[in-house]
Amino acid sequence: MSKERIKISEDLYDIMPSDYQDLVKSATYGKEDRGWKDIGNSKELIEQHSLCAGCPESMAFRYILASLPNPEDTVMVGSTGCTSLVFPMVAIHNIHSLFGNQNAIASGLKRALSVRFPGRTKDVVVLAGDGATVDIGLDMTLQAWFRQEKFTTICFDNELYANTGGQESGLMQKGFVAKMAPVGKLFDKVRLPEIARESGCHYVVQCTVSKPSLIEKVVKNAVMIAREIGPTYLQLYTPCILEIGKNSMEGLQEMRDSEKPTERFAYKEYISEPAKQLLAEVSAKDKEKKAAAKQLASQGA
Ligand SMILES: Cc1ncc(C[n+]2csc(CCOP(=O)(O)OP(=O)(O)O)c2C)c(N)n1
Ligand code: SF4
Ligand SMILES: [Mg+2]
Repeated sequence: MSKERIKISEDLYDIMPSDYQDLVKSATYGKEDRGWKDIGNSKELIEQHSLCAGCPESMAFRYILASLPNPEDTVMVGSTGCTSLVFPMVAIHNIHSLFGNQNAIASGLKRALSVRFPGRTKDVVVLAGDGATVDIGLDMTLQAWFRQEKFTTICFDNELYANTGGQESGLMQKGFVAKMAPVGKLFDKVRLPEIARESGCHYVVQCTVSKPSLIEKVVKNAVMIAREIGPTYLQLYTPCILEIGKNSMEGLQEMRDSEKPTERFAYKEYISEPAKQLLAEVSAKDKEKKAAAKQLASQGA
């Protein structure tokens, strides 16, 4: 896909809606240092969403889309669930896969893209709920990791099947009673980050989406490591405020409370040795670039 921005014909400029003019003027496609800070003035990747008001999945979507290092050459693979309500409004190539199949689809897609566009960077990112990733799709999730498929899997963990009214999921916490799971969960939350590490993922992070700068960092790391080395996995807590009885303003606090060091969403990270080496090289190059830019600026001053 071209990184060139769409231009509005001069003759038609005046009659275009101002929202569209803004969109074209402040697009971040092709901007190397794009990140979550662009969200306030760029809406090119997500305009609206049809989730419940205040749903943390909507924050997570915005932060992730703003942080993708290569949006014009990224294909996202979604699955059925609340996340799938958002994809039709996302300006990134995306595929809706049958519930649970997302990692199988992404495996084929990544391979096909490398044949179709040899020598060109094409990123594939799966984004699905916990029901799709851990329950019904667990086989496909694990097999993609075993095969060392080079793409990122992101799980929006809201600890139940939200879109179908609140059924139990493997990532639900023990004892939780959901609207359609009245008995209460009988066993502990499945430890998917640990399983991901043992199944061959090179970068695994579990966190909440309370801090946009953290999401930007982990998304960039995960995509870069998947591109160069092998599978990566992010498990992000995006509480279903509807199911846990919170109002639209309370999602952020729920995430802050759940990420305390003793809580179940305390920050967890695993990085393989080759991935550590890659991150060190990238950071050294960044430093070099910044130093060169500083020197250039001081010469110009
Ligand atoms: C093959 C198939 N099985 C079951 C369903 C029904 N279904 C739709 S969404 C969903 C649950 C989604 O849960 P999750 O992946 O956690 O996403 P969330 O809605 O919580 O974000 C289920 C079981 C379906 N659409 N297709
Ligand atoms: S049902 Fe829950 S997860 Fe789905 S949009 Fe509403 S708050 Fe978000
Ligand atoms: Mg869910």
